[in-house]
Amino acid sequence: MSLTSTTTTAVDIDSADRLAAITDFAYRMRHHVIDMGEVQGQGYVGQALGAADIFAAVYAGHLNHRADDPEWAERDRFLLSTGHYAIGLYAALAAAGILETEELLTYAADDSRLPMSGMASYTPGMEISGGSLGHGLTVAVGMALGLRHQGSGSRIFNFLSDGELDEGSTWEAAMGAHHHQLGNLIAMVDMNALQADGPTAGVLNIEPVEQKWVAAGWYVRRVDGNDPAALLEAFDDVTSRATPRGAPSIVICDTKVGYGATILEEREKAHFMRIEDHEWQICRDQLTERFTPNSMKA
Ligand SMILES: Cc1ncc(C[n+]2csc(CCOP(=O)(O)OP(=O)(O)O)c2C)c(N)n1
Ligand SMILES: [Mg+2]
Repeated sequence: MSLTSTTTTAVDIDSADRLAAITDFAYRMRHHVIDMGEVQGQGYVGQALGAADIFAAVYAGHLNHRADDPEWAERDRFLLSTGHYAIGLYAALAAAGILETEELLTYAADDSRLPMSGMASYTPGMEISGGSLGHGLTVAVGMALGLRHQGSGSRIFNFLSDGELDEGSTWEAAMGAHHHQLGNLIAMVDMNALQADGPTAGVLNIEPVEQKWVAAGWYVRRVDGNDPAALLEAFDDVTSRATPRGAPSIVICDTKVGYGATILEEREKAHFMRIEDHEWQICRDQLTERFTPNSMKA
């Protein structure tokens, strides 16, 4: 570990700058996602575009980490429960400076450190292997308990999908977190209304979802997951409550699959997208048109 490591933390910059940083971060992420997807011609691109603002709010707004020392003992942990969203996390890790941008182009290739489903043993900054869904929150509970035993002030951020709320293990973990009063645990759910088998509402209706988490003893916020200002405020709120012992928190984020690339937002088969060669540039152009990045303002 370098003695000159810079710790990125939410208190480094004031709130207007923090919002700009999150917006810029999400913009860079979305372009990384398109670049990675184009190499394969397909992938979980829609989820990553939809959830980019959530990743950005956490990484650029809250997660204490060191880009040049991803295993820094005092870091906050970001647990990607949904291994298939790895393309989104790789984009975040590059935007955060933990991965080199050039490496993203090896996405899902043989011998790459960036497999299609997230693997902790391969990728710097990937804390768990989340391919088997419904286990992330259970690991997060164990990690939060373990860190508290060690006297650590680190927080655990756990990213879940709405499909994972169908899993009984998620609810066992939710009750366990309340039982152990894991105030150092902050979860978020990407409510993109979609699963592999179709719309979430048709596979297994999980609404009213806030009430379920409240009943399990959690502090709950529900926000538009594609509104960076709303996300920043909600994560400010939950992190301000985070203590080693207290109620765990969750931010339920309603998002749109493919957000920012209109042709992908309109796609019917959106869980695993096949995208034609000529469509990648259309996606880039639509992203650039939709978002005006602060880095490009005079
Ligand atoms: C335990 C387990 N069951 C099934 C799968 C197969 N699977 C992969 S992604 C997925 C959809 C899960 O829902 P969600 O994450 O909400 O889907 P998305 O929003 O990405 O379309 C499923 C069932 C799996 N990876 N793990
Ligand atoms: Mg989903």
